[in-house]
Amino acid sequence: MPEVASSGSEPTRDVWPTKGPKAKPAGLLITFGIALALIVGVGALFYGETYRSPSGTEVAKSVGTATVNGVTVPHVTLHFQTYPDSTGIVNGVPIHPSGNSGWPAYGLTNSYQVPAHALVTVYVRQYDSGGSLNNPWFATVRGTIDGTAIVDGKVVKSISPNDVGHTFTVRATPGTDPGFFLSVPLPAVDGDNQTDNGKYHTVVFSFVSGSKGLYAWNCEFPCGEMLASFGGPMSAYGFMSGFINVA
Ligand SMILES: [Cu+2]
Repeated sequence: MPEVASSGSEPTRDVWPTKGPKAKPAGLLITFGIALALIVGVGALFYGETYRSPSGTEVAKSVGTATVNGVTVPHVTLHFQTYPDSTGIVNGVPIHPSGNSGWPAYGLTNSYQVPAHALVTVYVRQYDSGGSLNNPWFATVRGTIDGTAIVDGKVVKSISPNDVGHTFTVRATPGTDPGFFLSVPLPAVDGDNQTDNGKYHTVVFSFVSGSKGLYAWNCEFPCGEMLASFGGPMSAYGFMSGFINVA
């Protein structure tokens, strides 16, 4: 290890506070008041915009048990879609009632619930067009059983990084399994089509859920607008992001 030399001429921390004007208590109070108002105001703005899907949380369906590494665990399934726009309707209510119907979105909901330490098999219909990832790392299937996914009936470990519609990328949050990570690329279709008569890719994958807690998911394909396509639906909660409640 190289030794770190010190010149010894720098002022110690004790020297610094004596320089510069002293802050006036009244000025400080006003500054603090403005800061507090801003924090509350911005907080209220975000709280008011908290998105909740009209179809609520999709609770994984039990399909029995499975054996993973010699251990018998519950086996459940989830089904969701990725749409090129947000015009989808659930029981007469748009998926995204707040507008921005032109933005791509996961549906019918962005909120999922699975049991802890269960085998979860996910069925996705991907209806959206796409393009190139910023980071080809996300073109590889990660965190699933065998590191594979089944795309249109074919087992794959990765897809082309230049032909991605969205990704389903799940991370642990504080208090959950720190190492949990799952990322599955969803290939793009040529052109946009949201109807069952149109084009879509089916992607099926299985993973073992972690311990109880909330896990965050988001899309890593820049499918938004502005900000290098990471704005709009990529930064507004609920279109390309959500939570998995491991209960
Ligand atoms: Cu996306």
